[in-house]
Amino acid sequence: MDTRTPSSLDDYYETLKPLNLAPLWVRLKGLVPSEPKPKAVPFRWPWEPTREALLASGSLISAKEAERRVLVLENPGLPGQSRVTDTLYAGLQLILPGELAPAHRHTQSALRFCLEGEGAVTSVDGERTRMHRGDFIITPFWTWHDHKHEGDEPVIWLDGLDVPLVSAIGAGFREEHMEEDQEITRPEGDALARYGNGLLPLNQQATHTSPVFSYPYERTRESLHVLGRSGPVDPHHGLTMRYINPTNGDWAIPTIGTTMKLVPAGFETRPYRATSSEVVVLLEGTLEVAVGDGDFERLSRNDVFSVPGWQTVRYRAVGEDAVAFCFSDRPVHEKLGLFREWQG
Ligand code: 1HN
Repeated sequence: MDTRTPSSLDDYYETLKPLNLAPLWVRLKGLVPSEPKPKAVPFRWPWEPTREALLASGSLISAKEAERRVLVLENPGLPGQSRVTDTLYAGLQLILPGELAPAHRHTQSALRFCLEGEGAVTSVDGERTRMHRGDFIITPFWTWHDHKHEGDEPVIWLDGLDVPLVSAIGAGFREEHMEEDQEITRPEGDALARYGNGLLPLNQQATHTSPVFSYPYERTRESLHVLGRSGPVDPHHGLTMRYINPTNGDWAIPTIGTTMKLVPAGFETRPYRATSSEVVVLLEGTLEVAVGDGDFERLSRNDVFSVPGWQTVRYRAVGEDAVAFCFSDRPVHEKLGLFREWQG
């Protein structure tokens, strides 16, 4: 027998390490699980203590010093990784009167969902938009964006980004603008009038991200409440409407699926699961959510909840109609042909 042949598998594995080799037979089932096993756990960030913690940062660091004054919503199943689910990033951002969060751009796509306060303005590639509670605003990848506050009360919004996805494919770049405050080249409302009114410029080409970069809640709410009265209501999703890119009918952001969900008072959705993971923030009413075998957990106004992939989820609205904004990685699953769902 060759004296260099290890006498046990464990000894053999030791010989592989310096050669940068590993036995697939040890790894195979972990690499290719029988079904998705997300590391993230279902979790709720309750608004009041989270808001308090965010406001406390306001007297300690400015928006300019921080670049972005944000508390990252870090899933307890993924400590230290700045992930709200296995594939998504979320944070809550605070901007105070008179502050400016300077212009930069990056290859990660971002969304803002406004929760509290009036007077903040975000500018995206030459156009400003004022931010109001319930508005959904997009910063498409590689577009200059800065935020400023022209009002007199703290403003807080939820940020959602595809940071973990862009990291996974090694496509992350960032650049700071030469000016803190980018030049404005189009009047406020231009994008909504041009692309968001059931019209498109003749010969408009398809774009990766919706050119409607600001979707006012006023309009979204009108659709939901009209449809909520007339139905039908989907047994698994309630009344869920997706934000679209009008140039191609795709999701508004190519990597992040954004929806607004209305669950009518007293309605309980049937169990549902999908490979995509999702973040939910409650805008109106009271919504209860149950994940897997867990009990229903109550979401109050502005609470944020993470739903990991491939977990069975059920919603019910108590008292009055509940409205929640949701964002997920579903477009990526779909584009790769890997989206799977199960309806109970
Ligand atoms: C970012 O650019 C913003 O522009 C917020 O407000 C959060 C998290 C990770 C990477 C970039 C913003 C971010 C971010």
